[in-house]
Amino acid sequence: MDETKTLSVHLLQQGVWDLPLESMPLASGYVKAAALSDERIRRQADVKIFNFRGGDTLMEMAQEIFEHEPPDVMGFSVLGWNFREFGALAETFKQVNPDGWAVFGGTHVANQADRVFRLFPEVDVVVNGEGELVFKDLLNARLDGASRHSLDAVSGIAYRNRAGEVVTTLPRERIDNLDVIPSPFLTGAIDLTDDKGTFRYDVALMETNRGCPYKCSFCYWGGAVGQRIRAFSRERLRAELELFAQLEVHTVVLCDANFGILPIDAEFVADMIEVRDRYGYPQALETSWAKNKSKLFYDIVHTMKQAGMRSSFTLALQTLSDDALKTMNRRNMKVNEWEDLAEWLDKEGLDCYAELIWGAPGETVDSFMDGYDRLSRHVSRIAVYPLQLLPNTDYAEKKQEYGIVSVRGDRDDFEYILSHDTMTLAENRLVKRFLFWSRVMAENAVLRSFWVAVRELTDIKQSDVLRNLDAWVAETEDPAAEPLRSAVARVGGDDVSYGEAVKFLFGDPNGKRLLERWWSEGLRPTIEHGHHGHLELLDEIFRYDLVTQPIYRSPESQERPEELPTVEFRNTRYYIRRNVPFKYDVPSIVAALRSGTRGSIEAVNKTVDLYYRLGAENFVGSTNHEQVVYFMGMPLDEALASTQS
Ligand code: B12
Ligand code: SF4
Repeated sequence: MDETKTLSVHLLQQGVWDLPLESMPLASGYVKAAALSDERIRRQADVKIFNFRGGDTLMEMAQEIFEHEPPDVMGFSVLGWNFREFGALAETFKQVNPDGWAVFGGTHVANQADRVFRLFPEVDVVVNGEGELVFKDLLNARLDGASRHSLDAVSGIAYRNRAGEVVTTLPRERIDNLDVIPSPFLTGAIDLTDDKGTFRYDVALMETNRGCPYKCSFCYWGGAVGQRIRAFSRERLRAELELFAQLEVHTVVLCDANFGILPIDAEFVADMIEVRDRYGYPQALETSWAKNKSKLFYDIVHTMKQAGMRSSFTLALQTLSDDALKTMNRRNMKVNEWEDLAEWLDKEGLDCYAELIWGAPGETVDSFMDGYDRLSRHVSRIAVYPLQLLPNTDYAEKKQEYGIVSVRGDRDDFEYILSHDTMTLAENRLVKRFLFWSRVMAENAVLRSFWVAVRELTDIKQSDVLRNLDAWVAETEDPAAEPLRSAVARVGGDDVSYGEAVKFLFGDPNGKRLLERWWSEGLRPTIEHGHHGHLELLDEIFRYDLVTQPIYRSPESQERPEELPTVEFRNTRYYIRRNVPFKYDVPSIVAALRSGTRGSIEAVNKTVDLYYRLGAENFVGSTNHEQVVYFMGMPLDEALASTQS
């Protein structure tokens, strides 16, 4: 620590996944930037962020943090996936500095002081909501010599008094003018580059606003639910975008709950495109889009498409069952009129995926499978998340009313649902098995064009294809199926097994070979018996999906990565695979099938050059399907259309 400073502060964050690139510690960055905007804290305190990866062990984290003098204050940014680790580190912290303050903040612990203090007696303070101004007040209280058992003057927290009773101070108003929080990027609070000066994170995380007008029963969006939306100023966001552009950041991910709901969102996109035109970056924008698709939304999407600014469009439906919509408190959302939107996105050639939740009270196996298949007639990439009970949500509070029985995760502190009044344990297991395949094959886009082809050229349902694969993998004597079988056996709340399966299918030649075998032995014969034509075309489209998988070699694979030449255009480097022969013009046929303008389909020999963006290893296996699709092989015109025009 700098000699002139008297207060040492550590802020800890830990991402979800264990990938080569780190996740950006946005929450700690805000908290640090706000603290350092206080003249006295800036003079007296040394504030340092420790940012860990999902795979970092407790031992590794402890060694890094406690290698030097322990700090006076440790602030932990707690989410369901790091709750236990941070509880353990708080315990270590108090061994090395019994007078230190351990402060827990973040969505997973806000308003949960009783449980936090019970499980982790070493924690001194729980912050209930936005942390920037609260943490600043806490540091000033510490500098004033306050006791950690007497913090009444700091609103928005819970602590324990000398008698050990939990004291909750007055709630703090939400920050109305967000620009009072200094930008963690522009002030340098977050380290943006590595030793070589390269942007060090997988993506840039940003917020353009905070708040959400809805109040869905499963959600606690950083405490924003049911709150008026407040926005950061255009000038500030633009300056942040310029900084990211200079650092050649490919993708910006917005933490907003409903992007495209406010007129200023159109201005943000206009600024992003202008910045991109000047610097070549950023090239993609990922976000949670507004649930109510207004003219503004369509205008924004259209503008982005014309400018070649990539994004994935989510139909955040969560369920198609009326009974489940009722318990979710989402019945009146316009997103439920989704068919027109899906059709429009398809016609515009925009990447679209849908999100469902399995296991909400009111949902049954039949209503879920029916919804899945109705949806898959329009959208093949369906991400299905099993319902987790999150703290501070309506479902968590109404557990008894819905007869919910849950179990905490092995690796995290989320509550996974076992059963409730409309779902038995056995039904849940059955669907989880199905979800495994859906997440791997459809959500993570192991197959892509093939779904469209099956939908348009046969009457087989997407769920039938997935069940067929499940049964074939369970029965085949091919030893290469073993990793998949063991991943299915671990199906539960465990996200890791999906990631492993995706790595295997994208990154191990055995995975591709196995898929080919399944197609010819498992699925293809069922289509033949169903009297469907177009089998040769389906063969070629299946092969196209395999050959356009990202260029990626799984760490487990024994074989050397494929060596392909590279080219660069429009600031992006691609591997190129030249002259791949097909018996049909697959890209054009798939585009026509997608847009519903299929004419007659004829076999014509066609060779295609395929372009694959470099860097897939930073994303494959993270279950981050929004990112993975950027690494698929594509013909030149698609690659050009997906970068700046
Ligand atoms: C980006 C994001 C991701 C990224 C993670 C990127 C990363 N850096 O790690 C990805 C895509 C990986 C992701 C994945 C998932 N996510 Co997510 N994600 C988000 C999102 C949109 C933004 C997070 C963020 O940075 N917000 C901005 C910061 C500033 O807000 P904040 O964290 O709330 O911080 C404020 C306060 O909480 C507080 N605070 C926070 N930390 C600290 C620390 C101190 C010391 C203090 C004083 C205060 C404080 O002050 C901050 C500033 O005001 C949030 C929703 C949201 N808008 O918050 C969901 C959210 C964090 N995700 C959530 C979930 C459930 C998931 C998944 C489990 C989803 C799923 N079902 O698969 C997966 C994880 C998979 C797994 N294996 O566990 C939940 C977490 C709930 C919980 N109780 O932990 C959230 C809140 C969304 C929701 N309501 O469902 N997610
Ligand atoms: S799910 Fe989305 S719309 Fe619903 S409360 Fe959460 S952030 Fe808002």
